Formats: sequence, C-alpha cells, structure tokens
Amino acid sequence: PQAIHLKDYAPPPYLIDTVDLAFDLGEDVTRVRSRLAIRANPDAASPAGALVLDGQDMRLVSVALDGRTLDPSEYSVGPESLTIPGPPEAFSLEVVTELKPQENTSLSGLYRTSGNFCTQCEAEGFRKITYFLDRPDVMARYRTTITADALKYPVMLSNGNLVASSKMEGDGRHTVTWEDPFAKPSYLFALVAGVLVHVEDSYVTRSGRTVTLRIYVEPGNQDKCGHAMASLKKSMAWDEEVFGLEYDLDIFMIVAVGDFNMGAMENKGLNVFNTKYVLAKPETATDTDFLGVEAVVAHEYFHNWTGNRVTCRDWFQLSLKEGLTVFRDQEFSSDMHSRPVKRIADVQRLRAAQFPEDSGPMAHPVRPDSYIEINNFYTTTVYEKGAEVVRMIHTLLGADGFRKGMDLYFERHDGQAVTCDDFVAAMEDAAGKDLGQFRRWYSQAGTPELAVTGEYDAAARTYRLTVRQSCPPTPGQPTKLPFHIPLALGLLDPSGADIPLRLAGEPGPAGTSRVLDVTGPEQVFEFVDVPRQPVPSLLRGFSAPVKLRAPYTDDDLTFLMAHDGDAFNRWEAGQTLATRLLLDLVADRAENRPLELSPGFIDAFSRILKDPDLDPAFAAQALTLPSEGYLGQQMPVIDVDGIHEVRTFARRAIAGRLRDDLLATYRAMGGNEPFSIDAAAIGRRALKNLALGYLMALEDAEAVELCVGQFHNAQAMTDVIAALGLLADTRLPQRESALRRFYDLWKDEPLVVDKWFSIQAMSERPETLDEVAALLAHPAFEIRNPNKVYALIGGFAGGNPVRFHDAGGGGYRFLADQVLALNRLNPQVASRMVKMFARWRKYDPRRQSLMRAELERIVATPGLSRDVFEIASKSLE
Ligand code: BAL
Ligand code: ZN
Repeated sequence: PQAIHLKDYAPPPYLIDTVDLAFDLGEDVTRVRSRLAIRANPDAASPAGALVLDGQDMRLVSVALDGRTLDPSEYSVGPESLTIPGPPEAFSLEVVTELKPQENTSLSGLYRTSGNFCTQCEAEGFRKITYFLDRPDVMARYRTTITADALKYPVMLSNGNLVASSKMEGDGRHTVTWEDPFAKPSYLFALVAGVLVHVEDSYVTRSGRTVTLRIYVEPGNQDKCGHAMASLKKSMAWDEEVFGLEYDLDIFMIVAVGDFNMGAMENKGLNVFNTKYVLAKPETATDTDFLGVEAVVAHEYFHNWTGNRVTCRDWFQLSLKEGLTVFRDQEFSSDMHSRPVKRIADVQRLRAAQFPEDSGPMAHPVRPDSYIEINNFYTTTVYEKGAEVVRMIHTLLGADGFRKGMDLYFERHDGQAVTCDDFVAAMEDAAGKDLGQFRRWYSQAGTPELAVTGEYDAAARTYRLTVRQSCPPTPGQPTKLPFHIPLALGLLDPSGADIPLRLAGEPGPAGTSRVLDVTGPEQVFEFVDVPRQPVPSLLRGFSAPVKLRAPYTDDDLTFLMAHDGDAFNRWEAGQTLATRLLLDLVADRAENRPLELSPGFIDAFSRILKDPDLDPAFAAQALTLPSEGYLGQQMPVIDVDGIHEVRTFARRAIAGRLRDDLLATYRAMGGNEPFSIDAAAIGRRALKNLALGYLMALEDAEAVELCVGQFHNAQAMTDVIAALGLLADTRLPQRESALRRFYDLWKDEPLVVDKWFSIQAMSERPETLDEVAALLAHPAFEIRNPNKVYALIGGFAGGNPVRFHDAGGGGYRFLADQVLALNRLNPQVASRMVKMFARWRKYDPRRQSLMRAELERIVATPGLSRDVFEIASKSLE
C-alpha cells in the first residue's frame, strides 16, 4: 500500500456545490441516486482535467452527465474510483449505485445495526455510499431523501431540517426529505433508519431561538437517556458562556447504536453515538460511564463549531478539530466538576497511552506528515497531545487572549476547511504573541524531557533555576529543534507558603505562580529576593506534555505532597515518590533482596487518608499507586512480573499498616444517602472503593465480608463493579457465584455484559488467558461488535499486563489470532488490537522474539487490510 504525504497536498480540481441524494433502503439491496452540481475549482493548481471520484465496495448502475446517460465507454471504474475524462467546466452528474449494507461488517459507510440502518462516514466512509470527491475540503449543501418500508423503518433521519415526508400509496413504504442549510464535507453526512424511540427536550439559545433536542434509542432504553440530555443542555449553555458559540439549526439529534467503531460522531445536526456514551442510569452505569457520557456528549456538541462550521483542509490537520475539541471538552468537565481531579485524570490518560505512543514505532507529530490509512491516525497523539498543545496556547495567551484568538478564528474561517497553522495564526494575531517556535509542537514528534536544577545563594538571596530541554529521536526525525515550553512554577518557603516571584531585572514580584517561556536548549532563570532556600514546585498543573527530571529528595517530595499550593503538583509529588520507591523494590526483587516499604511513605499515605479537609476524589487519586503500565515505562526493559509482584506487595503492606484507617474511611464514605451523580458523591464512592481495594489486598474475613456484602447489596453499578472486580482477582468460592449472578441479572443489558467480559479479561489469575479464550465462544460474545472486542480482547491485551505478557507467549498468540480474524471483518477494530504489540522492543529478549514472531505472522498473511498492515509493518521497522 502507498503512503500519502502532507507535502503532496493540492486543492481539489473540482468543487461540488450541492448534493441531492435519494436512498431506497432495501433488505437485500439499497439503491443510492446521487445528483451533484460540480464545477472546476478556480483555485486549483492546474487545469481541472479528468474528474476522478472516490468510491469502493459498490455496484455502479448508471452515470448521467447533464441529463444524458453515459455509455460505459465514456467513463472508467476502478476498485476505488470512477473517472470521467474531460467533463465540462460546470455540470450536473447523476450516479446510481447499489450497496449491500447488511454485508458491511467494517461499520464504515452504510451498515446495519440491530436491524436498523446507520452510517459512519469519517474519515472515508462516504465513498462506500456513492462516488464522490471524498475529502474534507470539498464542502457542499446536502438534500437527502430516504424511502423505505414504513413498518420496519418508521424513523428515517439525516442532517439538517426535515422538509418533507409522505406515505406511498399501496406498497407500505414512506419517504422523508432532509435538507442541511450548511455546506459540509462528506465525512459529516449521516443517515439513520429503523425502529427507534426518542426522548425530547428543548433548549432556548442565548439569542432566544428554541432548539428541539432529541435522543433516539432502541425501544426499552428511554429510561437511560436523562443524563445524556442533561449533559447536552449543559454543553450548549457552557459553549455560549465561555466561547459565545450558539447552536445553529432548529433541531439537534443524537442516535445511540450498539455497533460503532468509535465513541461517537459529530455529523451535522445528527450525532451518531456508541450506546456506551449515551445510555446511563445508576443501576447499569458506573461513575466513570456517567462522566464519559457527559464528556463525549459535550465533545460531539462542541464539534458543531470546532470541526463542522470550521473543518479540516485535509486529514493531516485532524488535530485542528480533535485537539481543540478535546481541550474544550476537558475544560467543560473541569468546570462541571473538580478542576484538579479532572486534570490528574487527563494527565494519567496522556501518560498511559500517549507517552508510550510517542516513544514507540508509531510516534508521529500532532500533525502527521504521512499515512497509509487515515483511520490509524485517530490517535492519542492527535487527540490528547493535540489538546495539550491547545492548552499550552491557552496558558501562554491567558484565558482572555485565547478567547480573542477563538473569536478571530471563527471570524476568519467560518464555513471554511483550514489548517492547524491557520488556527495558530489566529491565536497569535489576536493576542499579539509570536508563536513561531511554538509551531514545532505540531511538526515534531516525541515527548520532550525537561531537566531542571536549582541553586540557592543565601548571601545574594537569589535562586537560579537551570532548565535544559531535549527530545529523543522518533521515526523519521533523528534530531529535534527546541520547543517553546510554558513552564508554570512556584517556589515554596520552608513553611510551605509560596514565595512572591521576581526575576532579576523585574521591578517587583509578579505573583506567586508564573509561567516561564522555555525556548532554548538550556536557559537560566534567576529569581531575586528569595529569603530562604526554597523547594520549587515545577510544571504546575502539568503546564506542558513533557517528562520532568528534577533532583528532588524524598523529603522534598514528601514536603510538596503536604504543602504545594498547586493541587496537581501535590498529587504529582506523591506519584513521583511512589514511582521511585516501587522501582527500587523492583530492583531489590531482581537482586533477591527482601522487600520493605518505607515507613515514611506509609505515613504520608496515612496523613492523606486521615485529612478531613481533603476532597475525597482527590484523596482517592493521591492514594492510588502508579499503574503497572506507568511503572513499566520508567524502566529500560519492562520487568512485567517484578512490577506486578512489587505493586501487589506494596498494596498489601499499606493495607496491613493502615487497616483500621482504611476500614474507618470505608465506613465514613459509604453513607446511605440517595444516589447522586454530583462530584462530591462520585468522590465519596471513589474513596470508599479505593479503601475496599486495599482491604481486599489482605483478603481477610472482614474484607471479604464487606466486599461480598457490597456486591450483593449495592444499588449503584459503581459499587457493584468495584466489588466484583476485586472478587474476580481472588480464588474465593464467592468469585464464581458472583460472576454467575451478575451475568444472570444483566444478560439483557449489552453494556453491562461488556463489563462482565472485561472484568474477567483483566483478572490477574494465571488461568485468565484460558478463560478469555473460552469466553470467545460465550453466546453473549460477538466478534462483529466492537464494544465486545474492546471489552474482552482489548481488556486482556491492554488491561492485564501480567497475563498478556506471560512468558509462555500464549497471550501473544491469542491476540494475533484475533487480529487476523478481525482483519477480515473490521479492519479498524483489528488495527486497534494489533497496536498492543507496538511496544514489543521494551521487553526482554524472549518476549521480544515471541511478539516479533506474531507480528511477522500477521504481516505475512495474505489479504491484510491497509489498517493492520500499516501498524504491523511499522512496528517491525
Ligand atoms: N470525529 C470522530 C469522533 C470524534 O472525535 O468526535
Ligand atoms: Zn472529536
């Protein structure tokens, strides 16, 4: 397969102004008639020439140009294109195609889910519906007519406003027409038809327009839409308040479908969602699910401006809309809940997924230079690192400067398809700040490292901070130029108070927390009037996506844990200390030295546990040890077994020493108040279940009784799942009965069954691989359903390091077999699974050779999709 390069971008030779689509949905064949108004692009680089439309997996029925049906000799059809040589300057083209959506297991294009019709067009699914210039810089106005059996497909939806509907005489069919007044790229097209019910609400915009809000679900799920609807209304209000952005159509629709590759899709006026991010009620959804629904509903809604009104010129610019929209949804969630708690969760996610990507074979810039399959670039780098890049702009410009930049961005580019550079230019022009060097964040891959040292001169009362930056090589980028890094920091005096900060040469102090512009490979910042040796609090709020190296002593870290005015850095200090201690223990274990956890560390834990003023949600994060994955990243060669054993040992040691405090916390947080989804209630449940987790590390009779009792009696899924997950790791007799009971209770709720699969897939018991393999044959497992694959196969390979990386290699063989099975059915899902092998070089030689052999087996398989080929072959390079 050929790679596509950003440097080869050229404007489209033709533009399409209007698209008139007519769908005739059938059980066997679906017929699509597309009428396009096409004209040569006056801004194209060269004369228009032949018209080459994208298209695949369809049967072409007919082509007519300006009303005349063309003879097949007047055009040519390839496996992925339809070419019309030398068309006029401006003309209408009518193309009829036939599709078989019921055979489309890729879930891209038009497909069936639970008997309904549904589309997914981003990135390149529209070309599986009709022949088109399927690229985001071709923006057209769409009119869509749908005809189908009225009983089987009573609801028929598309983008925009409903403008006509009628019943056909005699044959039981009906027709609707939707019109979208906004020009859009083809990837935002959507169609849904089937048996659906909806819940309805409305929202009055700031300027007084009433918008109808509808959430469509399969019958029986109406009682799980309340949270999504409330989240939508909050998102609409927030975007008006924070960015002055109002919704622009008369109706906003969300449809929840059970078979969906991604989380959700922002099609204009008709968002299509994975049920996972719509359906939620306390009995079936965990707090994490509730927060996920809120964030994804917001994310897709926010896309209406950042993505739809202003879209991407080409797919290399994907982060233009995704990085910005993730930043916006993160800010929204921060405003709805606790800002530090949200920031910690986002940074954990970045470190767990993006940092490894950025240091492995798939490392790519936020704006990639090339791709083989664009679906492989919906990555954590484009999304989460992209959001960090936008956040740094926000930090450098301040909230007001950033808002001015957003206003200018929309003023300049509303209705256009633009680039990341256009976004940065609007920001720098509006705020008057040079972001020239900053742009390297878009073009250079890799996680920069920031080494910071401090030197105090008591006589001169100065504190000199030396900052050095570097960035490791990444594929295709052996050397890097320095980044522009916003370094937020404070200096703490021995009492723990922030010292007013004044840099040499400045007239007076400028606050106690400030942002330094780090731009060179090595820079010195001299603070003056520093009365005593300070402890620096560096990279406050994680002000840049970098790895910080600072020579803190254990005492410094304990001090920062207790006193730092920046909540994120209080948490960070604890994590740094825990990481250090756990890695020391891993080394001790490797050298057969006895394991012992420092009493000082346990005391610090105890203080957090007993601090009555601490937000329980924050305490739960602060008391969570770094994950096995994160610890592994800190080692040159990941010691899978050592990390697992040491982390388990540390949890038992903490639980043993703090048993009474943990029990007290469990009881204090476990009140009987009615269920609420507010931040305080979520925090109490998090801390309660954290305490239960530690207690279950001891597995004594009292802990088991609490855990089993919670499993049986809890009303909220958060509590039930927490208990079940703990039982699933044990050999207790109650384990099997709990798993059985859970399945019996919830077998008719697919999203809950997904939890049941993933809990078993993530069990640390040695027999897990055999159990997971057996579960593939369970009647509730369906390899065509992405959520089931993510839960069972993804849960095992991505969420169970010690079992997936079992030295026998059985886990690797299992994953490769599943990748190959999925490759034939759904390349996008297969490709997500094969990514779990990408970091094979981080393991010991034996595991390396086992993983490499599986990758080689995959690459050698005939009929490999572009998606899987790209990941597997790049992993081997
Ligand atoms: N645009 C694809 C799904 C999302 O990021 O919203
Ligand atoms: Zn998005």
